Amino acid sequence: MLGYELTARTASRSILLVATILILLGSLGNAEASVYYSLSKESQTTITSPPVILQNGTAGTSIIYTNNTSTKVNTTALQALYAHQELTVIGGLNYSFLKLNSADSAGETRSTEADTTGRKIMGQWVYQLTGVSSIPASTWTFYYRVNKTDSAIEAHCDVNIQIRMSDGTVRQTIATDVANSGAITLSYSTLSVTYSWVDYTVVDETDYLEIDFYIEVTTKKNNDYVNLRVDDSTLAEANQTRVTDIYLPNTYDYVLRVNNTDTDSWKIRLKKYSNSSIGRLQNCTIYFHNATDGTSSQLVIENGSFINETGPWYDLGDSETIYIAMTVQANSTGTSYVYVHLEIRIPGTTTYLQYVITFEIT
Ligand SMILES: [Ca+2]
Ligand SMILES: [Ca+2]
Repeated sequence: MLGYELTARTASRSILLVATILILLGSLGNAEASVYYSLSKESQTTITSPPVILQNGTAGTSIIYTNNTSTKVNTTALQALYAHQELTVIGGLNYSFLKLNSADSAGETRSTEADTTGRKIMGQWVYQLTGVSSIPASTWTFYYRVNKTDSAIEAHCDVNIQIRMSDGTVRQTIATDVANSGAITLSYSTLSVTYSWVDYTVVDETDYLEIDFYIEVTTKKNNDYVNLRVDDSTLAEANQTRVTDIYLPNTYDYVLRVNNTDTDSWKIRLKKYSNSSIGRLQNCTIYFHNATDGTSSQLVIENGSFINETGPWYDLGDSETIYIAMTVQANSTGTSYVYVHLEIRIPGTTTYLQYVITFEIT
């Protein structure tokens, strides 16, 4: 047993060394790594076909390195809110939903006659602030899918932003006639413009962030129209009416897969070994789950500090694939890194393999 422990320690050190080299390579812009999958009980052994492998998930982006034993994952705490056509009622009046998912409907054209000049309201969209303690400052970009029916019309888009309480009254007016776009054209186009959002502390999580979309007509034309198109799933996401780069809590359900290619059952866990710039992470939880179980919380960061650095052992069954998922909420712009070992315990022993996973959170 003593011999085992000593070699395990030596192996652990050599793994850390290789991991450090990887990180240095990564910081030079090329994170291509050689093998550092290593078996603790045979410290010099390199195996070309490990029984448990890492695979890409469907959320965020990831690059899997040699032998599927290490990976770099990129995720972001920034969210987009898409203007949908579905309605909700607040205080007896209709509002449309802003949703985190892109258009999923046939689409709707909000239309108004351009027979007078001035700002014409095209609709009021809302996002309920459930689970959101604040919306930190960031530069938002508004995208408006619009057209006009006569070239004589001159018009642009803009918005009002407010916080509406669940009884329908306005809690706070944030901005009026901001995010003014360029000129609306005859054929449909998606106009974009940035807006500097100032940090807002949520007073009540039942409140709504409300964005009212307007088209302002500066040269009128009778019997002709200006149109705002929303929730059209036939449009590419880049062309849909939406607001991007908002700091809201973000859940990534399937960042990576851990695939047991073997018929033996293994136990796995995550263990943090390094991090940088995590002070901006209000909440970051990295967890395991499969199709049927609940979630196994492995690593937890709250208010910029680790609450849990080592996860509990989790059963990876015969030929099973499980997912690594995460939730992220940041309070400022920046790039945070969490360096993690995926530890894979060899059945019937106390020794384990260590794979390296680097989480990059922007
Ligand atoms: Ca929809
Ligand atoms: Ca305006």
